[in-house]
Amino acid sequence: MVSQNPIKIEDDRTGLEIQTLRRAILDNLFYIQGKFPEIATKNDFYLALAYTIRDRLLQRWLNTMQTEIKNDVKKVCYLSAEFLVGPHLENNLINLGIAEKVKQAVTESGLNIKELIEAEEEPGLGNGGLGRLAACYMDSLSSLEVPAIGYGIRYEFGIFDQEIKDGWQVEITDKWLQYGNPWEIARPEASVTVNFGGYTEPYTDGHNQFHVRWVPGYVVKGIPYDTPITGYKVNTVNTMRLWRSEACESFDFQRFNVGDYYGAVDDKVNSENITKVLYPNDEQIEGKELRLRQQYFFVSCSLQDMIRIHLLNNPNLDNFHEQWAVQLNDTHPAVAVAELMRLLVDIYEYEWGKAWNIVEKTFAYTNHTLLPEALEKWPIEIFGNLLPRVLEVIYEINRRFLDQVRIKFPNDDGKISTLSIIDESGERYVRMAHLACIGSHHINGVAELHSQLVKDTILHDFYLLWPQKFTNVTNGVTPRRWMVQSNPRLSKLITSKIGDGWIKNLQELKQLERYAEDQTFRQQWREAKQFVKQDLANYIQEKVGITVNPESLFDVQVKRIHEYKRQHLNVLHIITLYKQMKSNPNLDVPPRTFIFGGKAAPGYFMAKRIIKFITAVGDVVNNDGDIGDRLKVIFLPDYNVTFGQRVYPAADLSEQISTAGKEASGTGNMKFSMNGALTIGTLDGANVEIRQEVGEENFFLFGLTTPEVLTLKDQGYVPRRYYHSIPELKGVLDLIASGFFSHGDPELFRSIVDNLLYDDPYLLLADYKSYIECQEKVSQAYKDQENWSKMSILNVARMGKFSSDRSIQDYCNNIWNTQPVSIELKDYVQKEA
Ligand code: OX2
Repeated sequence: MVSQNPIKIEDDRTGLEIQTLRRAILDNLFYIQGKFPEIATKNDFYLALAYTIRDRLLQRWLNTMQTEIKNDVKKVCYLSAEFLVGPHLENNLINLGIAEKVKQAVTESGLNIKELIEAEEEPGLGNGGLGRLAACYMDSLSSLEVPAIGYGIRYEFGIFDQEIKDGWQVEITDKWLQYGNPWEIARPEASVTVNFGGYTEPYTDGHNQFHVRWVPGYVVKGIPYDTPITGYKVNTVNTMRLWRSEACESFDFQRFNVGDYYGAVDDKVNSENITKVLYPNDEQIEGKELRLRQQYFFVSCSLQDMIRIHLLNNPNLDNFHEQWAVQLNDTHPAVAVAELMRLLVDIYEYEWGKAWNIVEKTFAYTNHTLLPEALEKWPIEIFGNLLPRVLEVIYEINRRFLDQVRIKFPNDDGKISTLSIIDESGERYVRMAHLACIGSHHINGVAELHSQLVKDTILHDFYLLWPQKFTNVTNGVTPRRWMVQSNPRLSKLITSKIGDGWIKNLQELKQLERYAEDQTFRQQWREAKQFVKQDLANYIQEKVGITVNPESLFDVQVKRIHEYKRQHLNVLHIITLYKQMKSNPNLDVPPRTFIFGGKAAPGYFMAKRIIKFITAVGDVVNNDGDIGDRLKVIFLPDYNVTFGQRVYPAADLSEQISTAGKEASGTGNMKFSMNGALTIGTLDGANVEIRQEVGEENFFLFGLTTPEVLTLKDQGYVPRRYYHSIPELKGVLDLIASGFFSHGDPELFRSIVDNLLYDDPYLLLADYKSYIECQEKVSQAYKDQENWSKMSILNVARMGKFSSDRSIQDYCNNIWNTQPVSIELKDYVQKEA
């Protein structure tokens, strides 16, 4: 099969002329979907268009893969249990620089590009910030031309779809794959197998060498599915490789033959369960064995894959760490440290010390939270039964590590027990963060404050041991998706003044500063904001049937529902305002629309109750004739990436109100600010750095600082004191407790009120007064639209630091030691046979 006809970058199939594009859409509809336009559904057209775009990035993708495999380049592997990439189509159009042409071709075909873009079901393969960060990083890695693979899990069911029924969250299974996924290509030829269960046994080889063999109870197959990750206007297209589990043999024929049909398919079902569903907990571990199986499964698949690729060009694994920089996105993939040791020692017969040297130089670990309920630990029993050989390897890593600890801290048993991988304070556990720290050359937090707290608190003893390992990389978000794609109006306005260099180098936004003084520009700025606000108002009308005033102040809090994020503090402010308006109908404050969005973990009682609390307060306020449109409270169901793209551009005020010291970084805070919202926030996570950058006069600060929080708790925090000493606060809590927002039922929100009065672990009552006063400043400031616009422009102008390009550059320089590689585009010519 030799053809002299090259596959060109642009040819009859992949050209960018309008006619070629139109023909390609029709071809794909016909040959892939098997449909004529007359009977095609919107999804059919979407798929036809998606395949058309995929064809136009395949040359770049294949060239990138080839260059990376052939050349001796160091590759970044981002190991993450979550990738919340969001819809691909429009993002790829922008990155490939073909959005205008494709729009024209689609329009001339009698189709609506906006509708087709909106037909895409987003892959919800993550819970929140951690998964979305991984996606922003993949975008930046490609845009900066850094060779990279994102390794993860291809969940059949991603994060649940949220519906609101009678004010409560209802979870619906996310069937994102049901109408097909045009962006992935299965690579069954690169499948690997993964062991589970069974036992280990020693043996001696022909050279009298001692080894251990793992005799598994069962073996599962991992099949990779590749998705292209385009970079912005570069040829690099990196790969996100997600693993799906499958049984090695579909049927156990022995059982089948004796008539046990159900028993025979058991194995198949069990194996396929591994990648069936994403655990919907954000920062709350669920100590289920299946979760550990997921983690080990994708980690083992990924490491075997790296080794396979490595051995294509290298005689052995001696230089593995020079070719691969593997980042552990939190502790979910931390078992990789032990698994790479196992592979090197058991399979490739490396001597322990030599293997450990490779391992230590390969991994780096990012910590994303200090919350104790999120720190992963596995009961020894579960771990040992599922992964007997891996546990032995962990014991040996620990034994050698503790010997080091004894040298550094002689006669200090305290240090042994705080540092050991095994927690022996009660039931015995494997502490995954300890394994990650010991096996990594760098450990980073995700914002300055957070990285400092990591050193001061949860990993303090590791910091004493290895101060040089610790560093910070402040999170960032991609301006391609979060500005260019989601806010085209504002982006065009910016570009009209300073050119489009900012899209690749966000620091160029600085040039906007001088336009803050330009009255005409401020007017245009407001018009851009007003346009998207109107758009969101229409969307709200359509989704929840509530009319909101598009001129009102859009006050937005969208993120996972969690007590530490304090959505209920926001509600306390709403009730305060409501009471003020009721008792003083002439109260001179700008009308506000409060917009909430976010999912609660299905098993998180308080979070679910907070959703009901928001909707219940909304029901009262929204239907109070005295209030009219001066106050509206909207809970928009099913917050996800797609909805985020709609809401960030429309916000006037960004609520970043977590208890100081609890939010590691936050990334929504950056997206709001980049789109011209002002922030009301505590000194927590990246808020601290955002405020530093935009200037304190352009940021609404309130609340206790982290040291003040600690001191208050140390002294014995008594929330009731605030209740008794702040009449306004007392009035609000009493109103809730009376059943005013629950049709007279005092029970419905008793758990919330009692929690605040008698425990209040997140110090809402301590921060209440400061928050309310700060909100009054916001209201005052909003009345001066000229000055508000000025502040808004300055916020955007000073957001350069928070591009994920900067974060990735930091990782490359300080942790990975990797270089960009530019990809040359070549026509593909088949070689003579
Ligand atoms: C989140 C953190 O809560 C958030 O502050 C941070 O911005 C994000 O990760 C990305 O770094 N699960 N989700 C997080 O941490 C964990 C664990």
